[in-house]
Amino acid sequence: MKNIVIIILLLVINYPGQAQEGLITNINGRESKSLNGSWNYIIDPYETGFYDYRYKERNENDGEAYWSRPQEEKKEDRIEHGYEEPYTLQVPGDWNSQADVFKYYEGTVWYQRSFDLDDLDKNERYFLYFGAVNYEAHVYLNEKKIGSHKGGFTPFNFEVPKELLQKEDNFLVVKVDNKRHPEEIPTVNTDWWNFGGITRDVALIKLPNNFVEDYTLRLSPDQDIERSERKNKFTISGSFKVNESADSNAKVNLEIPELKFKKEFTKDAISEFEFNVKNLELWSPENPKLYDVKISYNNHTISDKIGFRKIETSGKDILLNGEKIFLRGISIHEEIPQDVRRAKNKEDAKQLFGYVKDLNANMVRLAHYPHNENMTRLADSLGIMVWSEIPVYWTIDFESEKVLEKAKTQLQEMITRDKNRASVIIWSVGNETPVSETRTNFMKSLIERTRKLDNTRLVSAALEVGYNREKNYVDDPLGEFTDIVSVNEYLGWYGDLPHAKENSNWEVAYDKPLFISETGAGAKGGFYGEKNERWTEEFQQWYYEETIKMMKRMPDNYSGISPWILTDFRSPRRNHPKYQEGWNRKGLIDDKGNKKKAFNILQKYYEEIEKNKSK
Ligand code: GCB
Repeated sequence: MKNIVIIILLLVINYPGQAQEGLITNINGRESKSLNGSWNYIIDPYETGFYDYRYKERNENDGEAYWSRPQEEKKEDRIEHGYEEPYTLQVPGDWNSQADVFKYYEGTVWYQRSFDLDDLDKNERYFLYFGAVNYEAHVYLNEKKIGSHKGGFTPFNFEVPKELLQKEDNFLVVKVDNKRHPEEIPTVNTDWWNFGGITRDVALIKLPNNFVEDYTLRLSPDQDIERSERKNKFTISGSFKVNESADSNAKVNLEIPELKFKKEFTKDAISEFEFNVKNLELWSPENPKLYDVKISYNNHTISDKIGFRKIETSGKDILLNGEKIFLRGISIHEEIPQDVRRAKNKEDAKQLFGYVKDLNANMVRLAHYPHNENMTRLADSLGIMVWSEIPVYWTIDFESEKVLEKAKTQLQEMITRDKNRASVIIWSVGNETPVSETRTNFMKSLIERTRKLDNTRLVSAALEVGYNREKNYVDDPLGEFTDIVSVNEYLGWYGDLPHAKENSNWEVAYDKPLFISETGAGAKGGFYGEKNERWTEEFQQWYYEETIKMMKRMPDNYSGISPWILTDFRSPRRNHPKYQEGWNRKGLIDDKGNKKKAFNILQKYYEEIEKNKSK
């Protein structure tokens, strides 16, 4: 068994694009040691710590490699790297916002910290967990490589070989590289800032030899949910994924105290099970009911809070728990504009969802990549529905099998982390990908993979609208394969002025729910003037007024909208020296946290919809 673990570890090291085996979920519901805080760093644009002067990868024992401990024992020793004050960065956090030298930096930074263990127990297993590192991470402990990972927005973990851990002064180094590449996901071209660094939490998890690595608990998808059955009898289905390094006859215990449910599952019953519960309250935006759940195995207990609900489509409608819903959404980037940085913790999530609530929204599109787990956790407890997406954005390399594999890896990591979040109702496999047969096959393959991994949610992708005819046509062939047809529309901003919306009609080639995944216009907060002057708040207000009028004339499959975007966000593509200065200005809230006029327009529209339950 030990050999198998080593083989898996080697596979992970050699093929960073491959889906990792054994992602441990719900870290905060387990005992772990946080490795957040102050880390030392070296900026290494030439990757000197990784390649020697012949540009050959350094071997593991090379004392000049930056994963090695810089030890000056004698005065004549030549050491050319080191980890010392004042060169420190806070983890979690992007590096760009932490020192001027990082503002535009794209390349390698080495992070280092040391840690002690209060109770190093060689009978236990230890895993290093990273919530996300953008984009490529190589992890070394005590001068040995323990793994690498690609993908800037999803979690990963590596088992630490026991012989490597010490009680004191463990020397942990992470090489982080955020250089953009044509064959990566996202590719070189995006409309958002390429924030680099260890952007999410880091932890050391101590686990027994055999433990529950992951689990799924949800309302069984194939039961009919009638209104009258509310608070009644439902079937829950699920599975436990046990990670074993030795034989065990232990049983997995599942307890949901509020439902008076307690059961022991033997090994042969854990990969798929079902049970009935009574008096279950379903999760919904009006009643975001979550149940405390305890899973115990081998003296290790995991606590979670899980909501149960059903999301589906029926003809032209989206149904939540059997009832038609309209998605009053808003798109969000993972940024706190006032601090010009990535959002990273609970406080940040509270701030962003505070705006969302204020807007009377019931849904968020977390664009264009999986956001940190605090976001989906808070959405669960606030009753906000979530669209979660992988960064298959614009023109990635659709010809490449390897790129497809990388997209599938990110998809799997996103779904594995968040599949127990009731709030997540839509998995999106990409945004504004250009129509071609190769693209459609690529995306279709992602949709199929999504359904295989999780058949209890809707699958979509943000498509484009064809404006150049009498009508606005939605006929991207990918629409045939998604559960809801989603489109980004910018009539009146890109091309023409908002009055173009007055006479515009829509035709959708698919008899499915239609979702407007983006619409928006730029305005510089605090800049006022005539409505037909670009960048004024009045222009943006006008755009929203016309958009809402147009939405009222939409075909009857119109099922929701998530305008672009909640707040201004950083983008290297936005270079007007007066109005943009590196910001995409389509936020309803500006970079100081002030609401623009259009915020109130959307807020009222949503209030009306909520009251009248119409569009
Ligand atoms: C889009 C993209 C989004 C951009 C936005 C814009 O269609 O999906 O990522 O930021 O337009 O502002 O142009």
